[in-house]
Amino acid sequence: APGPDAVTDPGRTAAGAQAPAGPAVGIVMGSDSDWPVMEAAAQALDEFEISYEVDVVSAHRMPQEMIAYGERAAGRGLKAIIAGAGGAAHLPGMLAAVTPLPVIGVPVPLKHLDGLDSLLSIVQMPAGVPVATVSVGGARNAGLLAARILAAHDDELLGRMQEFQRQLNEQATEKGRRLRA
Ligand code: RP5
Repeated sequence: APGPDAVTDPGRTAAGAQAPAGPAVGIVMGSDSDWPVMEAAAQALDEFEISYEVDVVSAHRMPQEMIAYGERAAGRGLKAIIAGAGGAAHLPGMLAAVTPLPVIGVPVPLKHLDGLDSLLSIVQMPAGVPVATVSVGGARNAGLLAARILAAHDDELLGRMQEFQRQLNEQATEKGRRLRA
């Protein structure tokens, strides 16, 4: 998977085939120090062969660029944004304020407060400006949620999500089987 300061090639997919003009999902974070957590979102998108870009877009250290990113996202063809940040985590909410796209917020846990600060900063959005907030450190679910958003308009992807869910069920069932044995 690519690092956070290298935007992936537009249209890149794990399969490399049938790539749209630009990436479908933008994964952004406040700092490259968020990448070890945010990487799981990219991994989930890779598993579903969904194209994405990765970048550092800091709400506090580069506010103008952050607003520009949000304002241009839909026009560039992105369908969803996954935004992760820690501490005073204003990035997801501020992006949601300037884009009509769905924004999924990932609270990144830092050294102090165990990510509760990040969670509360992201989840308590005012009415009218939604951010779909996943659990603290829940970047994998952010990637899976982005996949579901795309699957709502893509029957082939929807089928793969159903197969993924079938496998989850199988794995959980097997765990029970092993415990009972
Ligand atoms: C936040 O500050 C970032 O999202 C990151 O979680 C945190 C610390 O950033 P660094 O000081 O590691 O760059 O804005």
